[in-house]
Amino acid sequence: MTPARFDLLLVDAHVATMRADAGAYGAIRDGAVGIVGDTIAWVGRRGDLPRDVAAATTLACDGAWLTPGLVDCHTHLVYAGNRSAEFERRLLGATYADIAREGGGIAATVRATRAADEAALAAQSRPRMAALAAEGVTTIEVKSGYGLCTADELKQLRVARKLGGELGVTVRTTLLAAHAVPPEFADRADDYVAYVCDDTIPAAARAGVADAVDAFCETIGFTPAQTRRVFASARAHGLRVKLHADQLSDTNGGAIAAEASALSADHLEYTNDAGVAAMAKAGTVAVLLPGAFYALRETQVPPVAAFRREGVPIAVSTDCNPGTSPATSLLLMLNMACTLFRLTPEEALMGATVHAARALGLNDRGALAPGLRADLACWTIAEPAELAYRIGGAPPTHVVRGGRVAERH
Ligand code: DI6
Ligand code: FE
Repeated sequence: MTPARFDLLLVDAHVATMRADAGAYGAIRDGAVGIVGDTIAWVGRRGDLPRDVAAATTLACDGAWLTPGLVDCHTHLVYAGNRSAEFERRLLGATYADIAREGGGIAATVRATRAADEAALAAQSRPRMAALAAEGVTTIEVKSGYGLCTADELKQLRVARKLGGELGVTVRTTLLAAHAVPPEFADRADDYVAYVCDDTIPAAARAGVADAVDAFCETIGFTPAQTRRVFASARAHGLRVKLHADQLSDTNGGAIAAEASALSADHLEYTNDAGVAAMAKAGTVAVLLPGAFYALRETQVPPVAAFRREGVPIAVSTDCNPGTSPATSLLLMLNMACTLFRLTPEEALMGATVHAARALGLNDRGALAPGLRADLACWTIAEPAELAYRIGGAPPTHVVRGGRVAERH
């Protein structure tokens, strides 16, 4: 039913609804979107709008395209310092794993993040979140993983939420205490995992600062057995899980994520067929991270054909982090997902909207339809494929967050 009055009505626009049941991009040409409060109330052809409908504010979009607000479903954007010196070393031949073994890499960012108080951490992280927001990203997942002790892990998650409130974007937080073994637990990975399970996860659950739990299952990270222990603790505390899986080697990460009904398994360059099938069965989203693939000069491409064949939803994200993906442009990742992984532009955009929302367990956004949250971006493009076609496209002219036209930051 059409309400008598909208708070905000967007007209003179084409609408990429991203609804699966509505053709390519769920496109509606010459469309309109009506919003009441923070919710979409009407989407359709402008000609089908009732003549007498009123709107407090009408925004004419000059023939632009409206998409759902973008969703960046995998970032580590709250951290201190940067690792440009390691970048220089890698260019001279050192590998990511070499640097990690020598106490650099994640451990270097842990030292800087522990040393920063909340204000300093927020000040250093704010420009990264603001850059994403300026590009039409309205929902951002942020992981911890650079504190590696309960107090500093929770500090990262609090800063992430505070920045979301300040910048007006929805932030979902993920506890990634099982990212690396901290120096206090050197050569005692099992003891650190016990500490994560018995101290950090319960504390995060008590404080209500984590929406999910993640782990880095890898030869230079945690074993499948350790990952399963982290997942069991998460489940005991009512938290859904996600997994950094099969990024550098095949550790059966896809299957391990699926067996825990993970919201997503992420990276997946080395995921085997059984893992893909298990993910399909569990409804686990495959989150592809072309920035990390590119930065590590990886050559093994994730099994996109198998994901398609098995019907695994594919998402695309920045993996914004100081080591393997110092990226703050989700649009650039759309292009890279197409060029490097051979996604179609439509798949890439689904990966940054509807499937990314699903990777966060959010079913109130990611598409444009009545009843969903009114997060939208308005783009000066002739066709939606342009968002992925450009190598880092122009930002949206307008962004609507929760029904309000956003201020520029
Ligand atoms: N995989 C990654 O690509 C990031 N973390 C992870 O588990 C890298 C994090 C870093 O190098 O700081
Ligand atoms: Fe990551």
